[in-house]
Amino acid sequence: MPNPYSRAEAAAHVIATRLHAAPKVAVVLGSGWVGVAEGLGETTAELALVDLPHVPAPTVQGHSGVARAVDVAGTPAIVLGGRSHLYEGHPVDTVVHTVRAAVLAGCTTVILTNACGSLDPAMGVGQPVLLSDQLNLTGANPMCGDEPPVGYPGRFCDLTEIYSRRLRDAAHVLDPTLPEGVYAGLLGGSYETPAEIRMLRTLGADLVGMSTVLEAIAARHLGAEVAGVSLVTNLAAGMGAELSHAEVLDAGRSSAGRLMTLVAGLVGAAA
Ligand code: 8IG
Repeated sequence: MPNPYSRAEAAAHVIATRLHAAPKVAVVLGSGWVGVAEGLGETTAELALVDLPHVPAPTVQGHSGVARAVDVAGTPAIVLGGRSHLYEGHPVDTVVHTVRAAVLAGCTTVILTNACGSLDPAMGVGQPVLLSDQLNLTGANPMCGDEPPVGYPGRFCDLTEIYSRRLRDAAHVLDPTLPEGVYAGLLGGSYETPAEIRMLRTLGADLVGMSTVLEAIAARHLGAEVAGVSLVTNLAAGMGAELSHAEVLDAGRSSAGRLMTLVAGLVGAAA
């Protein structure tokens, strides 16, 4: 098994040869965000995510499983319709693999989207929220393991501005009412208990989910500018009704127009 960076280089090569030779922005679409891909612009090439080397078969509903090259108002973007999660049993290097590949293929901006639970009743179902920062509570980190190979930055990467202030400012110009929040990324597998949600609130979380935090670290390590946008699809445990995955997919469908404008705006702001 080659090291995780060689595996990402192999996938980057396929992105460059089969999708776009010079992509600038990578967009990862989480649950509830699939509808955004079509509206962003003209798809100039596409392939199944599993056709990228070392990408595992998807197991989560609500992901298209397609990687597209999309021209977003003149900016060449790679739109990844799905991701892998720790809770599926994948190792951390698999979870961050497509993001690493996109950055190695030339993307200097990574836009990570997800569906999440909200700990703040003022950020209700259907509300998009810009990530201002994160709590990586997964117990994993893509910078663990062997030291990155020669030619790559070392492991202790600076995460002071994990989510770009510049990109958040650009999003606020387009939509001044967009709230910002701190995303707590958990291992997942189940939703939380009400006691865990109280704990997370004490820790400073506004949002809770099972993705994104590891990808954001891996993208920053490779020097990309990162934006994160969560779509609130439920109030966290103990704050409202019981939680269901169907609710997640519904919330995405009804917010699709607003989400698309937001992602297009972030792509347009990419350096
Ligand atoms: I959508 O309430 C979605 N994903 N951990 N908790 C966690 N993940 C989520 C939640 C939630 N809602």
